[in-house]
Amino acid sequence: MPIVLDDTTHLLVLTGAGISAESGVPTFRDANGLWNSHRFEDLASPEGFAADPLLVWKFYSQRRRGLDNVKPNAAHHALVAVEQRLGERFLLVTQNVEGLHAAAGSRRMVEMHGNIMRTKCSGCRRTPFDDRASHDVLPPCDECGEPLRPDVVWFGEAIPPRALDAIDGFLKRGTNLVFLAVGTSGVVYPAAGLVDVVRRAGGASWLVNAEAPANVSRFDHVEIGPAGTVLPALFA
Ligand code: BJW
Ligand code: ZN
Repeated sequence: MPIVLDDTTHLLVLTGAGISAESGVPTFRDANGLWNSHRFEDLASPEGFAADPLLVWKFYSQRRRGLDNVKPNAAHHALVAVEQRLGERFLLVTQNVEGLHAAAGSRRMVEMHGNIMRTKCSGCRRTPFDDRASHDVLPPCDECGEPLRPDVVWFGEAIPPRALDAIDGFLKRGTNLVFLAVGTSGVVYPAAGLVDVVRRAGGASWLVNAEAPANVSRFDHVEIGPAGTVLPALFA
């Protein structure tokens, strides 16, 4: 069943790792997911980084290398086409850090968990900078000497205020609100709670996922299947 998008629809889309799976990017919690072979406490938390920063850098460097020849898929492109139809009545919120939505051409988009291709300082407020390098030694900050780190959001860290403000602003503006979550297991907050926020605001909720995730019962419409096939058909 397609999503009906009329002249008043405000569409808020949340994506997770599953939307990039068909591009060859590993997810986190599937059978071959990153958190099945690595302890997320060691690699995706400030405590893990403090305990062994080089281990963390090597993990992210390996993931950067794995993105060298990765391209957006039909699901990323379908979201670009919908954005072009809806204009400012569209907002894409992604938990993904690999930049495939931007590569596909999405512009009304916030990366709520940061971007793996940027680096920031763990010690000072220096502005994050683009960085595709693979660091197998620990890079120190030019300005304060503390270790640099990837510009991603680890467990226990705050979501960038810019991302939260964009979501709040969109929800306040939005009449005839539709929420669509794609390829996310619904266990990481605050992203997993967005469906409830939209429902409280009277919006309809859709889910496209390869399997039923943790928060499936909170969606009005559920389409189980690969995003690259289901999403283009959903907007047909
Ligand atoms: C397909 C498919 C195909 C496969 N097609 N589908 C409330 C309740 C409980 C806990 C908390 C809470 N609020 C906060 C917390 C704590 C914590 C949290 O949520 N913990 C829970 C896990 C228990 N949250 C946080 O700490 C967050 N921060 C925060 O809340 O700050 C508060 C604060 C305020 C002020 C000051 C300080 C703090 C931060 C969360 C950061 C998450 N970071 C990571 C790592 C990012 C960097 C990196 O990439 O390494 O983000 S963890 C990882 O999980 C990554 C992802 O973005 C995130 C979500 O994963 P995702 O995208 O859902 O992937 P998967 O693998 O789980 O699922 C993929 C799905 O796709 C599967 O279902 C497949 O079936 C499906 N799929 N192929 C369609 N082809
Ligand atoms: Zn610094």
